Amino acid sequence: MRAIVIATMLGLSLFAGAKATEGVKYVDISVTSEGFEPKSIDVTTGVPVILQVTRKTDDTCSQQIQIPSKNIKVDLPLNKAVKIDIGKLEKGQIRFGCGMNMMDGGKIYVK
Ligand SMILES: [Cu+2]
Repeated sequence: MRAIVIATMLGLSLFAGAKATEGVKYVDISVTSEGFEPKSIDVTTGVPVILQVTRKTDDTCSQQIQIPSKNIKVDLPLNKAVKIDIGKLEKGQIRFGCGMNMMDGGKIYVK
């Protein structure tokens, strides 16, 4: 009986440990003088997504990243990765761009 209780507790803790990291999709995005890279990102429906955005140049208008449909607008310090948790996504397309909402951004394709 005691062995079963311990095994169950072990099982639960292993499951909890896996759950914390399992299925989170990290997406690295850079801002260079060419704009956002990559400009096209594929993710899976229902999988939590965390963007890691690094601005690598001052030669850009994109000192912020904006995701209009998520009401997100975040400052991008030079050479410092910024994590943006955008959560689980529904099927479709999500546009992102600079803080001025110009068309020089990219798209996340949720499939
Ligand atoms: Cu711009």
